[in-house]
Amino acid sequence: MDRFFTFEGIEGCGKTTQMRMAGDYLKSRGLMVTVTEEPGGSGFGRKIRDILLNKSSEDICAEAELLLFLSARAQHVKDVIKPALLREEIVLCDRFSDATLAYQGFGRGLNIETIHAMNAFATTALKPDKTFLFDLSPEMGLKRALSRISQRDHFLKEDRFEQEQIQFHERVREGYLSLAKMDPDRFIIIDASDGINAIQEQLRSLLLSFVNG
Ligand code: Z5A
Repeated sequence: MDRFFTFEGIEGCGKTTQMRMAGDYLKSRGLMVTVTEEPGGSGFGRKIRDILLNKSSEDICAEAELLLFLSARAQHVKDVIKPALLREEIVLCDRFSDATLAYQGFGRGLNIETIHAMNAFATTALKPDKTFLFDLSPEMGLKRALSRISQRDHFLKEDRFEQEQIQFHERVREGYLSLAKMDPDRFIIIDASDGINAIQEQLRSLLLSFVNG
């Protein structure tokens, strides 16, 4: 029986929408579910999120950025994810270790093997049972993400990553696809260009089969 599920993909791919809908659905079936996100998911993580995603942090170097994501993850695993798994709940997590490999590794060009080792240290080697990769072109993803951001209050804008060049997002997408190729038993690739309801139907049936499997 699988219980720890992560949701990954480039920005605007729709993973947050899908994860929340799936969480509500599983709860409506009487299952105990923790829905959480990275960076964030704990008080400490939210403080780091504010630093990392704000445009005013644009001069943070790639190494410092990596350490901040990992530091937030270490606390998140200890405070939120592991306790929920110990309570035998299902955990749905918006981004996890693969995001660091895709963004700081493939996107920023930091060493992939080093990130693997640092992820293992930060998570005490905790790995998701299954990872849903929502695959979408960066053009479409950024269009969705920017239209959502423009609707937010000016002071709540978290748009540092959306400011990156399209080539950065292409590298992230290709990075995710190569991670999926290396671990086909864990990754499930979902065509995120489909409609919200069609994707949700597919996701619900996959989740139920993994949870009951
Ligand atoms: N990051 C990192 O670099 N390293 C790490 O280790 C970690 C993270 C953990 C987190 O930002 C940023 O941190 C992220 C990577 C980096 N880079 N960025 N940006 P975030 O948490 O604020 O954002 P995000 O994770 O990228 O997700 P997002 O922008 O919230 O997008 P999403 O989750 O993919 O999509 P969504 O919010 O569900 O949908 C976006 C919009 O599209 C929304 O208006 C929806 O109504 C709409 N939507 C959703 N699905 C559809 C479909 N199917 N059709 C049409 N429209 C849709």
